Amino acid sequence: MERREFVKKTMLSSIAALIGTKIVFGSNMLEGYVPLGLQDPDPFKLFNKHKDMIVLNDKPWNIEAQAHLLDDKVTPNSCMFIRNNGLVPENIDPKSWTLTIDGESVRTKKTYTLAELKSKFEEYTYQLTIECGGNGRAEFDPPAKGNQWTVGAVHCASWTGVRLRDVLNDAGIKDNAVYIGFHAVDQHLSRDPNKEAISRGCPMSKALQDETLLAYKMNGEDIPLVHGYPLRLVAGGWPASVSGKWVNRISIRNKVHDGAKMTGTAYRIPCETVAPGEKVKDEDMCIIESMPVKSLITYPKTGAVLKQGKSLEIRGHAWAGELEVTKMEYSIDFGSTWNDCVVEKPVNRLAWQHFSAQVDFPKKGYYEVWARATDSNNKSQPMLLPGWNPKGYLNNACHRIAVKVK
Ligand SMILES: Nc1nc2c(c(=O)[nH]1)N[C@H]1C(S)=C(S)[C@@H](COP(=O)(O)O)O[C@H]1N2
Ligand SMILES: [Mo]
Repeated sequence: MERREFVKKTMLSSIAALIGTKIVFGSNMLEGYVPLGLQDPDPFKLFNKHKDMIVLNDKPWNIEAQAHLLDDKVTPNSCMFIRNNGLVPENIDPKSWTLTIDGESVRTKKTYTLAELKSKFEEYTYQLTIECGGNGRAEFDPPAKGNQWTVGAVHCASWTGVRLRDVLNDAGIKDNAVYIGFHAVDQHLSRDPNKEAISRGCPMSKALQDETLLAYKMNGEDIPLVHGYPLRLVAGGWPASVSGKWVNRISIRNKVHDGAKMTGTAYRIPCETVAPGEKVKDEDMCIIESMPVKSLITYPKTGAVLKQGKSLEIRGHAWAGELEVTKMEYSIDFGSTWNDCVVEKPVNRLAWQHFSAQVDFPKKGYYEVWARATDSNNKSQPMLLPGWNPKGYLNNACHRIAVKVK
């Protein structure tokens, strides 16, 4: 019989150090065996995320927040959801990174280094709300395929960079320009170099807005790798899929951009309302633009228990795509009556707005607090589900938390 080689003592203690505690039956481990505790990448350490973040998928990485994690006015990295369509790029060298502006409608194709972008153009900082088009997908019935986001695929961080407009103008925009499309370096899951993970864009009018940035900083620091280091397109108020991470090329197109996930049913909803479960032809699907009005109660966490006679301060954020939130209300009687919250102005256009209210409960028992925002076009959030769509986009139903008064 072959002699079995067991892990050497010195090796064992270094493995234990990596795991962070003693491996109780470690002396039984065979030489060369890698304990599971070291095999699985720990997403929380890997991305510096809060322990309460929820992993929806690890191939590719998709991680969401919970409502109570989003209580900060400016979302810290630790609580920002992650949505990847492909593989997170590795070995990025900011010194050799370039951005190319090309396409049918560019006057002169140009390439800039990061240093050139930073020195040539003026720098701006905005807080921008970025919400995944599929946020809230989990609630649709019949269900839609894809990450089952609940409420946590939204963030509002502070982004610093140069205006996309200034860079596009520097290269020159032809009169026939219609759309921009981004290209990025993350690989398709298949690792097929001819396939892009995602390549979306927006009409020129959105590309040319003051707040549409080519960002190189987030919350005052280098953008974390998983959120797009070293250069990211940020288009607040639109489905987050427009905000391309790891961007190295932007094409000025003479037609609607036709990159990966721009066509077919991706990031599209039926142009006209359909019945739940109805089949919709591709040509009857329209591209999602500005996101609908929505809000989130970030304090207290659902399940709060309160002493009778005490009032409860609730707070959270509200946003409305390109529009402003003009009214914020709460209900404790399942939407039968509504009371006003105080809602602040946004710090800049496309930043979420903070609301709060002092809630009194008439007697002991179970309650739900529902929150409802109204935008400057006087559109309010639906109390429960909005119109069904095949891919489960744009669920902006009222957020609800459970409260017990004892
Ligand atoms: N290059 C690249 N950009 C991307 C994606 C991607 O997979 N690759 N995902 C998009 C989608 S669908 C979303 S919701 C947001 C997520 O941004 P975050 O991970 O920084 O929260 O990035 C967008 N930009
Ligand atoms: Mo997304």
